[in-house]
Amino acid sequence: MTEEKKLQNSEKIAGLNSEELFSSGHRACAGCGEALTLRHIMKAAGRNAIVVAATGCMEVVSTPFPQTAWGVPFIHVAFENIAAVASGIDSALKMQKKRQEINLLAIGGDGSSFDIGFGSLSGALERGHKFTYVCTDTEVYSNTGAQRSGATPFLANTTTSPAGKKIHGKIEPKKPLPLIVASHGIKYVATVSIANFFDLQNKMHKALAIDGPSFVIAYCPCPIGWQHDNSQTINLARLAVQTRVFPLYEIENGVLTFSQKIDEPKPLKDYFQLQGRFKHLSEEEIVQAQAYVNARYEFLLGIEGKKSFDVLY
Ligand SMILES: Cc1ncc(C[n+]2csc(CCOP(=O)(O)OP(=O)(O)O)c2C)c(N)n1
Ligand code: SF4
Ligand SMILES: [Mg+2]
Repeated sequence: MTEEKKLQNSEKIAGLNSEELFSSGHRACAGCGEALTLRHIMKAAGRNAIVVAATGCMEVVSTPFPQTAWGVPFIHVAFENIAAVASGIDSALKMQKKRQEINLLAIGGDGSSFDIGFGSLSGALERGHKFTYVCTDTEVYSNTGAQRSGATPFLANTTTSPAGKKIHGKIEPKKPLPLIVASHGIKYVATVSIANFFDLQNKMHKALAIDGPSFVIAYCPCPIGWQHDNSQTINLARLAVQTRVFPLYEIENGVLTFSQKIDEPKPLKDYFQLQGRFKHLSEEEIVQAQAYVNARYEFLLGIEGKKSFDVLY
């Protein structure tokens, strides 16, 4: 049996969509975590989808005119207005009585979602439009040479938080975007990783079925920005979960549940040592970063199973 045939069969067994709606041949770097994520997100969304996407690596690599990697209608807009454009499409489809037939996706990188487009995202969530927002989080502005964003973790070396004499990487912590989004009182928020492929599929199906806004954030290792070997992308995505750096959870109607509880986390060092962006760190700084990761996880454990955003429901 050819490798291609084996893949088709395994997809049939798993009940997955074998259609490639984000097709190969795009110009993403080898080992790009974002491209893998989009491929699998589109398997969940299917052919009856409309994608609104912000500027960033994924738009640049997938749509060099006159070519496209997208098998569905795709609209490229500015960072600032993806959620606003998705809101308009939602309203138009409702007017045309076609809303139930379409999976509407707004896709933005971390620079777009955490920083530049956050205002329009917040507005669309508050207005309750039916769409699924997917943030592909590379923890840097990858397309313009890896500048720091609100998603960049504490102490990471980027071109605008350089590890040198004055600072030793980013001095601020990562913005807790999924929790900020959940505070808008939306019904579904989830974190996903390409290393946990079936979990990603299931959460996307749930997100798309919500009658209102839903939000999914995907952890996307970027070999260029993170300075890691491109063979390590899936390994790093897995290690991020196993070290508690990127916990997998859902917040449904304001209640957080873990998709995978990490009772015995791997040391942060295992994850850091594969990435050039952390290679400047001293033992003492790794301990500082570890304390920070532990504190965030403890916070999530503290709200687990409780209606933590209940004032909004
Ligand atoms: C308002 C605005 N500011 C800056 C830019 C330049 N720019 C183009 S792509 C990009 C990086 C986007 O980063 P992110 O959203 O994280 O997506 P990634 O490239 O990492 O996938 C930037 C800063 C722009 N196009 N528009
Ligand atoms: S720079 Fe990073 S995010 Fe952009 S295509 Fe390359 S690997 Fe993907
Ligand atoms: Mg990015």
